[in-house]
Amino acid sequence: MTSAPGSITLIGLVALAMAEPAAAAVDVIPKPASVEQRGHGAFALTANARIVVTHGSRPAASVAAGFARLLRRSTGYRLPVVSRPSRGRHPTVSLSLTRSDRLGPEGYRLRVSRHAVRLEAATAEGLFHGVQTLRQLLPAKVESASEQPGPWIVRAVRIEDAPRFRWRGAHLDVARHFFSVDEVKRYINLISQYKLNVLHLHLSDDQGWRIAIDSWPRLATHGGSTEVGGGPGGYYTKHDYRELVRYAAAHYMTVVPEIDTPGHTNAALASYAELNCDGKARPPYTGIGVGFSSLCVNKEITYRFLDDVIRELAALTPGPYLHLGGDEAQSTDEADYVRFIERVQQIVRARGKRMIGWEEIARAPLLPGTLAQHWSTATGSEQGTELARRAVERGAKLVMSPANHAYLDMKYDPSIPLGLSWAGFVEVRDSYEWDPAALVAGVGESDVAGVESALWSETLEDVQDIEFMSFPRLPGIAEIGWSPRTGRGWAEYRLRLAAQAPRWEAQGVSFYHSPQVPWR
Ligand code: NGO
Repeated sequence: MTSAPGSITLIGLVALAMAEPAAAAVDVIPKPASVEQRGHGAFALTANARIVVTHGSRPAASVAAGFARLLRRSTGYRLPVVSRPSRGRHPTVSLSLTRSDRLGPEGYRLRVSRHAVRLEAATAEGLFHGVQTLRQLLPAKVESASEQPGPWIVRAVRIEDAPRFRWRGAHLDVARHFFSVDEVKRYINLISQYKLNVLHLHLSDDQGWRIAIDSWPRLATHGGSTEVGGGPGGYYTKHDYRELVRYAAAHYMTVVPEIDTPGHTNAALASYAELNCDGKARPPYTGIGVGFSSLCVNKEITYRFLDDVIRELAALTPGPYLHLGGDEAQSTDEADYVRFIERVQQIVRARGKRMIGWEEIARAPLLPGTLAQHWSTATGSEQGTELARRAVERGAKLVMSPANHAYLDMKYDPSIPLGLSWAGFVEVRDSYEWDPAALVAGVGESDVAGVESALWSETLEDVQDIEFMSFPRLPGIAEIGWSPRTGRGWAEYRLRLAAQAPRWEAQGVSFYHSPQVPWR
C-alpha cells in the first residue's frame, strides 16, 4: 500500500504510537482524576494543523498562543491560532471555555480522537492545566528547544481532571543564596508543568534581604549585599519583583512573598542599628546557623518598620497572602513572641492581606483566615505535629510541608554532596509516599489547604543545584497536591516518573538519577 507524502494511514499511526517506548497507559504527572482509553485511534499533529480557540476569552487565547509557541519550536510547524474551525481537513486542537461548573475553577476535560484534540474548561486556568497534560501526552521531544522530526502522535483518550487541593506550592529560598529573575523564571517554567499554583519566595533571612523597600532602602542595598559563603548576594528591584509576579501569573501561579520574622532577621538588623534592642547594627552573617537573631519586639520602631515593609509588599503583591515566617524564634521570649505574632497579623490584615506563617505561629491566637505551614518532622520533633494540631484548633488551615517528605533540600542519600540531612535522607519514594490528610493525628482533609515543597538554599548556589534537588522529587509533591488519594501508588508512579526523564533531558534539566526509579 502506498500513501501520499505527508498523509499517514491509521495502521501507520497505530504502529508509530506503539513504537513509542512501552509505558503506563497514560504517563501523566500529576495523575489525572479520570482517564478513559479510547480504542486504537490516535491524533497526528501535522504541518497543516491549527489551534482553534472557540468560546474564548483573552486569557484563553493567550493560553493557546503559549501552547502554539511551544509546539512551533519543536515541530517547526506554522500552527496558526484561529477563532473559528476552518474548512478543509486540518487536524485541530481546540480550546474552549464552557459554562459547566462540574469541572470546577481549575479542572478541564480533554478528548483526543483521530480528528481532533478538544480541550474544555470553565476558566483559562483550567485550560492551562489541560495544556500541561496534553504536553505530556505528546512525544517527549515536544519539549525540545530546536526543531525535531515528527511524527507527533497522541493516542486517543478522554480525561476529566480537577485538583484535590487548592494550594499546591513550591517554596524557594532566595535569601541564603540569591537567584536572579531569569533563574526564578526558569523554575516557574519547570514547576508549572506539574500544575503547581503557588510560588512561595523566601525573601529575607539572616544572610540576606532580597526585595527593595523604598522606605528602608538599606535593607536591600546593605542587607542584600551578601549570602551564605560570602558571595555578592543581590536583591530584586520592585520592577524585578513585579516582573516575577507577572510571569508567575502567566503560568497561573500566585506569588506568596515571605519576610521572615521575628527571628531569621540578621540582614535587617545589620542594615539599621535602630532595629536592635541595644541600638547597635549587627555584622552581616554568611554562615548557616539558625535561631540567633530577633527583632526588638518591645520597640515601637519595629512595628513602624514592619508596617512599612508590609504596606510596600502588599502593594506589589496581587495574591491574597503574605508570609511572615515565625519559625525558630529561639532568641525571642515566649510572651514577646505571642504578642509579636498577634500584632503582626493585625498589620497584615490592615494592609488588606491574610497572613501565613510557619507552624510556630500557633503559639499565638490566630485571626480567621490565617494559614499555618507545617514543617517540622513527626519523627524528629513531637512539637511540630503538636503545633500543627494547635493551629487547626485555633481555626487555621494547614499547608503541609513535612521536612522528612517535602523538604527538597534534604539529601537523597549520604553520598549526595548537596543538601542537608537534619530531617533524614529523603529519597524519591519518601517524598512521594505520604498523605497530607493522614500525617498528623487530628488533622483531616478539611483542615488541609494543600501541600508545598520547600527548597532551602544554604548549600544550593545555582540553577543546576536547584534542579538536581527538585527533580525528581517535586513532581511527586505536585501529584500529592493534585491527584485523588486512590488509584495511584509508588509501584506505578515510578514508571510514570521514569517517563518524565526524556522530557527533562529535552528541557536541559539537571536531575538526580535515583536508583529507585526504572529510568529507561
Ligand atoms: C528549617 C528552617 C530554615 C532552614 C531549613 C533547612 C524552617 C521552616 N526553618 O525550616 O531556616 O533553612 O530548615 O532545611
